[in-house]
Amino acid sequence: MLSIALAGKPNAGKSTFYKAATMADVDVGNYPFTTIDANRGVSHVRTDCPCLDLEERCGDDNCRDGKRYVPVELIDVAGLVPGAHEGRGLGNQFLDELTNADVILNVVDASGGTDAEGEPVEVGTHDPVEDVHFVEEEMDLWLASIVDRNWESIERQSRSPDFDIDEALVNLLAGVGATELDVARTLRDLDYPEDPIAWEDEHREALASEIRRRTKPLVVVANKVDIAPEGNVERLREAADHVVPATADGELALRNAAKAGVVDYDPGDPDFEVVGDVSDQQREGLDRIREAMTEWGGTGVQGAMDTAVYDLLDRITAYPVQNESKWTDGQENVLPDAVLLRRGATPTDLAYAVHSDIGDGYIHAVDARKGMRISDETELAEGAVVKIVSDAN
Ligand SMILES: Nc1nc2c(ncn2[C@@H]2O[C@H](COP(=O)(O)OP(=O)(O)OP(=O)(O)O)[C@@H](O)[C@H]2O)c(=O)[nH]1
Ligand SMILES: [Mg+2]
Repeated sequence: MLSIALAGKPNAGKSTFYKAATMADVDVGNYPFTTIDANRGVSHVRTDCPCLDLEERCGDDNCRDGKRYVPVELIDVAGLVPGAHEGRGLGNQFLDELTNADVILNVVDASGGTDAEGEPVEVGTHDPVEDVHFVEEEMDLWLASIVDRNWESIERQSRSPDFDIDEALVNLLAGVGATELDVARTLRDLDYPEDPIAWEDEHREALASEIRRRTKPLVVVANKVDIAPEGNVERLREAADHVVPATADGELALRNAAKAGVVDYDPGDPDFEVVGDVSDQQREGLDRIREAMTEWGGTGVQGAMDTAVYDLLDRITAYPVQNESKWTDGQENVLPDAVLLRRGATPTDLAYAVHSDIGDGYIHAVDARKGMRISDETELAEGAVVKIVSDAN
């Protein structure tokens, strides 16, 4: 499963985001280091379900009226402070929790109501732009420390006549998600000595930050927009490439209200409708959430995860089926599975994503939308419905 990690300074709203996105019961508090041990759970990215092109909606548990929710892993870690890689704050062990994350949501308190260490201050007094880059820096230095720790081994390997730096680095960095291509491209862009023994700290740091950039792209979640001073989101947008304004607290309230049957709201909707009895106080709270949603196009919680997966990681959703006319599996379930694949993925990639046996036994594929056999080189599009014919079926 694709993995999204929430990182950022303490008290920015990571656990609130996590709680809203997974509906798990975790601690949230207005002080730094509420979270110590990481929380891991399942959340979803949202896309249009192919059943919108059928006469009836598919009725899958992860589909609501054609809004399809595709499972991803969400990780909420302890707050990060400048200097964490040297052990400041809760230290750097928890950075290891990010090792297998595919993408990072850097949750920033856009209201400027918490200082660099996450202590509450008057709203508007801390500049959130300061909180954008240190997360990348700490991650870079953390990765550099992993490279440092293992460099002796690389030096030893380099004495062998068939030493290959690409191969050695792929072995070292595969654990953080680096592929052969990531390593090859990184080495191509770097200026470094041939002999690993001649590498200086700066070479290892440059390698680490380039690999981090390729393996852990970041989306900035400009959280607490409900109380953020005007202009802060704009300035954050100038400071980072991908910024999603959000109110994690608002999303949490809406999900709870939806669960209680008080509002009609699906995660990622731009608006909601009050359908149950609410007190004046509740209505006031809901009105405030609506104000932020109207300004920013929603609460941003779903939007941040969707941006991370569909924009930064450039994934598509494909739907494997067994019956190409009814779009069902063997048990008559319509569109039972949704699989996230890299853009450019082919039917064989889909087969392997379903199961390695299905991939090994791949014979051919059928585009169920067109009812036509497709070649093995066909690039699957977002929303592809595909029947895989395999020995292993
Ligand atoms: N106004 C407002 N407050 C929020 C929002 N999201 C979270 N908060 C508040 O911010 C405080 C910190 O929230 P947490 O979710 O515990 O923050 P965290 O980043 O997990 O903090 P640590 O675990 O200490 O690193 C709590 O008081 C939340 O209620 C939001 O969208 N708007
Ligand atoms: Mg927390």
